[in-house]
Amino acid sequence: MHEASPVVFITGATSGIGRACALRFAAAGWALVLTGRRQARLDELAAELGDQVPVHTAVLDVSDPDAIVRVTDSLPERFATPHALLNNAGLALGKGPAQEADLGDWQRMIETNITGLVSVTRQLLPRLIESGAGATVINIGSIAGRTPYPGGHVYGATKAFVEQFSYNLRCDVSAHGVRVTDLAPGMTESEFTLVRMKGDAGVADDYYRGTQPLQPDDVAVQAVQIAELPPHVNITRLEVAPLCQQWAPFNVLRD
Ligand code: NDP
Ligand code: 8X3
Repeated sequence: MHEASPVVFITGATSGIGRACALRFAAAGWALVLTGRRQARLDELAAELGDQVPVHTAVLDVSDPDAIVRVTDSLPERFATPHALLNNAGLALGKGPAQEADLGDWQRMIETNITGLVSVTRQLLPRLIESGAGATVINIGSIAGRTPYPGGHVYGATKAFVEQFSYNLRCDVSAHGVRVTDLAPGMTESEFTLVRMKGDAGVADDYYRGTQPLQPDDVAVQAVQIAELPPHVNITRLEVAPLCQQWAPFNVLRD
């Protein structure tokens, strides 16, 4: 097992759920590898948490395969063998109908939420196996991966991929002691909607008005719990939604 505290590698640690996970894993004593595209945010996190636990930061765009190899291959020894991987980096772009969507937006969601996630996973899997029983891959999926809604098109489909990839991955690595979880949140207040609406803060504010959405910390608490369960316990999928977010009945089109 671990002589020192275990290491968690987090993608998209600069905001929202990823940032909250950095704080929660730090509070639980984990050493942190924090990645994201925004260097200044990573520096702030390192300054905030560096006195508490060992922290390594690296600028990483998960849609850049060369960067994934460069960042993971240059991890300092203390951080080189993570015991948990939190595949959190992701985004939605646009909420209009599919027939009006920007194909570039669709490609970016696929490159980030699917290609980025599988690339980071493939790169770190041997090290997770090496780190021993109880290693965990937590993939941040979404309720949108199962529940269709207008404007959900490619975003929801990327999260459906995350769910099935998580299950298939588990088939291969569980014999090596590695657990895999699809952690699927519902509506969570973060920069997610601002990004989806391309910086239109009015739409983002309206989306959350009059609701009590999940806060990123509500999800982070679950992530730490999943990673700290006894090694023989694997939560395969955990869906967490705010009480205010309900399913809708079928919408029947009539003449
Ligand atoms: P935020 O926009 O607040 O955070 C997204 C994070 O992903 C940021 O840290 C961003 O960092 C990072 N990111 C985006 N693109 C890339 C990229 N190409 N490479 C590396 N990092 C990237 O949103 P959330 O915290 O809400 O989203 C986190 C995850 O949770 C996503 O996978 C999202 O799909 C999922 N989710 C969100 C829900 C919600 O309602 N908010 C509900 C269900 C799931 P940076 O810009 O610095 O690179
Ligand atoms: C995002 C959740 O409900 O906004 O993954 O689509 S939702």
